[in-house]
Amino acid sequence: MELKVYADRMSQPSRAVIIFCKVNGINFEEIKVDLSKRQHLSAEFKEINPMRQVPTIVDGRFKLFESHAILIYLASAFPGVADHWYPADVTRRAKIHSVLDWHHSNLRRGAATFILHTVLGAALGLPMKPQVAAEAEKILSSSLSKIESIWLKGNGRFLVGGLQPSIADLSLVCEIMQLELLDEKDRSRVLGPHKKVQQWIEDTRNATKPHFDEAHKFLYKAKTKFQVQRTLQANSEREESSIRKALPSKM
Ligand SMILES: N[C@@H](CCC(=O)N[C@@H](CS)C(=O)NCC(=O)O)C(=O)O
Repeated sequence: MELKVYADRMSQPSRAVIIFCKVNGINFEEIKVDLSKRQHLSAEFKEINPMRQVPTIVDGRFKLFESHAILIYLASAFPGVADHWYPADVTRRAKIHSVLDWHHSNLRRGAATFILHTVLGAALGLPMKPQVAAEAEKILSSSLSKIESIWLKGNGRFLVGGLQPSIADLSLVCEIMQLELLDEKDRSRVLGPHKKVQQWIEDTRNATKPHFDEAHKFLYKAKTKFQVQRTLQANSEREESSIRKALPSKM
């Protein structure tokens, strides 16, 4: 039976799994679980993933959630996946696990919380807390610095000195791509100081093209939508303030 990938392309770990399958010629059926429509909370999806999160895969009778576990499973169970994605060498493999474990409580914690409390929260009807956003930005910036000084240290273009990308590059870069949704001022403030990270994103995109941009199309569209909304809101605030200023002078 064909592999099924339950995903929403607004979700960074979902995109990592989709890109991985495409780059490695793994046949799969993508089943959209629209988070904005709360489809992940349906009884039907709960049967597939009791955690009610994407990505999730079903391979025959085997069900699996957690993107890193999924990437490891796909790299191990499907033939033809190039060694660099998940090296057979145990020390290289262990280093990749080290990055993946670190990711959840550092880069992902910072990036996902920051995006939620600056852009996505409003779209999802959730309260946005500036104090939480400020704390998350600190975690995010510190994580980006650590990626540069620890994981991208050395001559390799990819994490832990790799000359070609591994599943860790894909996971972390897809997370950072979420910053595309930010206001340009916020995005430059966070990402601007990290030139090595910027180059690494570009290298990962090039190593996985055309699938990288194809999988991110939905995110790029959302970015444009948020930009338009911000411009409209700024214009209406400007108009309101000029009306307010004009009123007393006419009274
Ligand atoms: N650690 C999980 C995180 C999965 C996750 O947080 N997925 C989000 C989308 S990016 C989700 O399904 N959110 C819905 C929810 O938690 O209610 C992984 O790497 O797969």
